[in-house]
Amino acid sequence: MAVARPIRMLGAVGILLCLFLVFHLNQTPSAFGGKLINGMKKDPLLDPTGEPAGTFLWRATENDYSPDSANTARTNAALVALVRNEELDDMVSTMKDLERTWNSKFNYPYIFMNDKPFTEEFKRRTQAETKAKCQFELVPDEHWKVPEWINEEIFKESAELLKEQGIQYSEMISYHQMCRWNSGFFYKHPALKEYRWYWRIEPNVKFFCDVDYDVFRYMEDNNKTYGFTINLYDAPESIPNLWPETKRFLAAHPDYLVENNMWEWLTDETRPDHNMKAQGYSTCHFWSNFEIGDMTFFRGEKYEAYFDHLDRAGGFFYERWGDAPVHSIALGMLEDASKVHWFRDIGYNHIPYLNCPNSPKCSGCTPGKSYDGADFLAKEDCRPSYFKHVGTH
Ligand SMILES: Nc1nc2c(ncn2[C@@H]2O[C@H](COP(=O)(O)OP(=O)(O)OP(=O)(O)O)[C@@H](O)[C@H]2O)c(=O)[nH]1
Ligand SMILES: [Mg+2]
Repeated sequence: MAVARPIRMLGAVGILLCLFLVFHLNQTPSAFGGKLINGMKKDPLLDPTGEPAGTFLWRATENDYSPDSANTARTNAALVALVRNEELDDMVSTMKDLERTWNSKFNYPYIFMNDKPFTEEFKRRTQAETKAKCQFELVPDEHWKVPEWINEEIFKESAELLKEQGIQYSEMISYHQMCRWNSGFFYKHPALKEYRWYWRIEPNVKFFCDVDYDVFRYMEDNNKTYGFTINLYDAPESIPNLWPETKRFLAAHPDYLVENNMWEWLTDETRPDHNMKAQGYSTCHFWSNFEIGDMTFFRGEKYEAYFDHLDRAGGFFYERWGDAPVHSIALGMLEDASKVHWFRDIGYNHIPYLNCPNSPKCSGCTPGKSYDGADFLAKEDCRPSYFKHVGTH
């Protein structure tokens, strides 16, 4: 029996629609977008996310957080940004987000750092964004300059090799200086001497969620050392000798490794190619453009010894060691895993990755969407390994 042409067409369209739906469902197992990768069954950010449970939280509605109070409830903490004058617009954009979602309630001071003097315009426009005090500080030359044991010729040759391997900013000496400063010097700045806690911010980052408690007090009251939002794989080509140097350091100080460490996360083999190129390190790290931390950790004997060892090895210049893997490896070896906190409730974006929780307090991002851009970015998410080996706390 012949089937009428319009019916045949309808059938064909129906089959195509079914195929499309099956393909699409297989491609995006997460209900909100953002592919599930590296063995993660369900992104915990899709679960309703509230404030940290079971703990006393300090609120601006119940305590004195006014900017100039002599009896302030603020603890000794500051918002810290290393930033260039040229990044003023982007810095203001970050401040607008952070003030809107959090700091207009708590009024923690900002400390801006720069290797060059800040312009009057920079000072005026940043101060105009907040009731809190802004301080503008020059990085001491001895904290910024390239150390005398670094050979310029070797630096140039190595930078060329790194560039051939696609490592961004490898030829930019200031980028290497910045990574070294963030690894071993920010907490030594005289303007931070009196402070224990810092929240690192960068120009052009976004904050999506209202946070209604004092995050520094949360850290202090709950015995936390370090808070992060995003966990990523690094480019192994930028750190081929970081792990071998780390192992050399540990061999000299075996007692430094804490019992409840994060070794399995540091050495996880979900991406064997990364472990191979990084000589045993998974390359997983806390993305350090966001950090809320206790500088007591970095000022301690163990971290100082680790940083000095790495600094002498030269990898901040001859390779492109970032402060993110350096901080992360140090925390993973030297700090109890229970003292690291995932701030899942702080919606955050530094291009191109996000932390976006499922909460009515958030707007402007899609819950569970961890990257913004091409799909190849999805595989850089290292949270599945972190959740597996360390947890979701
Ligand atoms: N004062 C100063 N700040 C710098 C310098 N290099 C980097 N920074 C700051 O250090 C932080 C990190 O630098 P970025 O260039 O953002 O590095 P990144 O985040 O790895 O790179 P992007 O993905 O391009 O953002 C930012 O807050 C910059 O403003 C520098 O030479 N001088
Ligand atoms: Mg940046």
